[in-house]
Amino acid sequence: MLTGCPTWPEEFAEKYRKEGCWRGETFGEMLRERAVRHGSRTAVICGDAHVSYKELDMRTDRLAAGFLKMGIKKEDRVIVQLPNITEFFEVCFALFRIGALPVFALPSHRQSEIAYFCEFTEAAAYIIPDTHSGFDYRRLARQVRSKLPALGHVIVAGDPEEFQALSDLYIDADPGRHPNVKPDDIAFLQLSGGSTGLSKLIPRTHDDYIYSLRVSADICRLDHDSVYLAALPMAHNYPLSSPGVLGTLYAGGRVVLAQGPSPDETFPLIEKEKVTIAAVVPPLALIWLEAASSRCDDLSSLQVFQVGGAKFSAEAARRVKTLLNCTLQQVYGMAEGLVSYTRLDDPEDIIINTQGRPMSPLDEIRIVDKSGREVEPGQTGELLTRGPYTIRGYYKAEEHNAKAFTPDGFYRTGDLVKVNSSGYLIVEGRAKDQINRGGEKVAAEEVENHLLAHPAVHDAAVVSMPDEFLGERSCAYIIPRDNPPAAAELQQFLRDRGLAAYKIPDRVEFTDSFPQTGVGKVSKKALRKAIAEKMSASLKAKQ
Ligand code: AMP
Ligand code: DBH
Repeated sequence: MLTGCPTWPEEFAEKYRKEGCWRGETFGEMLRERAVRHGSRTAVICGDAHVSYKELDMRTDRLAAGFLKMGIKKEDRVIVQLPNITEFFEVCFALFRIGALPVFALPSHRQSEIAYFCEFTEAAAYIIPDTHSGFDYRRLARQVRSKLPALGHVIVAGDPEEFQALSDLYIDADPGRHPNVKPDDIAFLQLSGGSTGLSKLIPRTHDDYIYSLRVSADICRLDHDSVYLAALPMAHNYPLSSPGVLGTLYAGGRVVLAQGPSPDETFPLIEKEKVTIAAVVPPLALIWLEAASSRCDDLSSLQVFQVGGAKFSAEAARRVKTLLNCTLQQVYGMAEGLVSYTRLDDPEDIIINTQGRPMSPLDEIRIVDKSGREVEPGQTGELLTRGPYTIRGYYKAEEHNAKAFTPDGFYRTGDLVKVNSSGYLIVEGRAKDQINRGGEKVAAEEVENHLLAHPAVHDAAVVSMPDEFLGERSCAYIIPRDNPPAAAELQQFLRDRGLAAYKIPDRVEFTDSFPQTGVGKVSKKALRKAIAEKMSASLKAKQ
């Protein structure tokens, strides 16, 4: 086992095997088995290219041979920074087959993140596209290499310039030479969101991840007729596994790769490929809902519209059924493990107002107060969790692990959650997504929900800004639908809705779009920085 990866104590591992969660399967075998079973069925559609399960399996074997030949070994870490292209699957499954570990960087990561991943994991290789969305990744590789001369192979999908061409690595395969990969080996390193500081690396095993795919595919009722649209960058855990692209391949379905998440790119694909399930984050959901009412693409194949990654307001959730004419599924999850889904046949009220319930009966949940004591049922507290697909510690992070996990192995999510009487979770915010206005705490989400109810507001994000007297005050960033209302009108609107005075945003800023994290969540970190800089500039100008 790779060193630096805390794992499940034997008694838990035994239980998860005995209960049938971990079935002793590896990703390499999973793809082979699907190729045998589904052979000529299409696995992946990218542009006009349709790749069958059999082709994907064969190309994976050839690439695995090429990786071995160039010296990539079992347990080597390989930074994979690929957009939604077919090679993503070939690279990942080839690495899985030889027991090397993809580290899932996002296409939006740049020098600071990539250099850190390369250095921290002592990466043997870094795999990139030539260009994507107008950005040249070879330039990025050069910058990283100038900082880290010891960086191993740089492999490029497309025109490699001075680097190694991925296409040259597909060679005659000799699967007999594959290292022995075990189901309880670490399969890859996923990234934590890192809303503050650097991302932590999350070691996931074949056993635990494949279990999460199986249950996710089951809950979303995927089968070989399912067509999953990958609109978000699929290296992220949500589109990767909930049920995502891997859950779709697990079920023998078809994955359609979108080059970008906008309705211009995705709606025609939904119509053409008869997509049945799509996954988005809340800011994108608002854009899709807006577009659905004004465009005339045929979206009638869509059965399930997943929204997750951040809290989806009930206001917007209510509109899904009429505008998209399909079932909304709320997905609350984390790359560390736990994923919670509303079920497709849940009553409307549950689908709109909750973030679902944990996917596995073996998921253990505790809701605790600041002192670590369990709260009364129905009260809000921090969610702690433990289970058959939730990690017991980050990769090489002993000190951090001591804080992020309880001594008995529960992961401290940092999310404020309450559980209703049927076991459904309602996410009330991040422990930190709060404005501390001189001691009066304002939950950003509560104010955002009220703002979203205003007809001229498309989206809202409330953040703190530094303040000499109160420590912090609140600032509401607003994306207006058409003409922005006056700030005073919005503030009055909130007062009229009965919101306490201290919760009324002290400042309102209008903008066309919010800064985003790599997967498209609103980056509150960037918004906080922007308003702090603006305030300090205007203070200087006054002096
Ligand atoms: P990441 O670190 O990118 O894996 O993000 C995981 C975090 O995203 C969770 O701990 C939550 O804070 C947040 N999150 C994910 N899904 C939801 C959701 N449906 N509602 C609210 N927060 C969510
Ligand atoms: O935000 C997430 O990380 C996330 C959301 C939904 C996730 O990792 C997941 C489902 O698996």
